Amino acid sequence: MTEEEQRLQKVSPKHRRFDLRGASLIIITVLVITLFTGGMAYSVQSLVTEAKEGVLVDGVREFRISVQQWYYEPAIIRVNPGDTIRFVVSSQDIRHGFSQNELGINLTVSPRKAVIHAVVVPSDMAEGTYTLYCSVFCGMGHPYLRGKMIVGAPTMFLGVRMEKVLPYFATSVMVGVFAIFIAKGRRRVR
Ligand SMILES: [Cu+2]
Repeated sequence: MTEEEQRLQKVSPKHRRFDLRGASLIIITVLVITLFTGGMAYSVQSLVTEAKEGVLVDGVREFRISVQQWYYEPAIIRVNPGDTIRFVVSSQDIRHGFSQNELGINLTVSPRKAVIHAVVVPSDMAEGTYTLYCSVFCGMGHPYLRGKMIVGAPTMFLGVRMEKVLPYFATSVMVGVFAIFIAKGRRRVR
């Protein structure tokens, strides 16, 4: 090995520090994008789908929910605190679950047999968005078999529901992050 090659093989401390910074920047970017893309996908669900209010049957708010690999239909429902609600859940393919932690619901739904479950939404339940999820492993998409239960009319910001604004906010942050990287990159080239 010539002296020149040996010199080239040695990485100067300055260069090493730069690589570490570069790597952490990439990791942070990937994390931020992954988080926001996931958040956006979740929020967009509410943008394209209106929450279903159910049908009032003798004063009971009834939701007929069909489940299959890997979604609930409807996936977003709206209830009011104090409502008596009834779920009629049926599976279109294999065994699935239908769970809601705050209301203590954990149903197993077998194909061709609807499960009926009634529950009272506590009148002091905080307004907001709660998660419906599958509790029975049902294949690859099992973790994504989720729905939302909106209680009341959750947080409004300047008269707009937060869930409607969130995707735009996430996009702005992402554009901002890219702008910072472009600006920094340009400065480094000079
Ligand atoms: Cu499942």
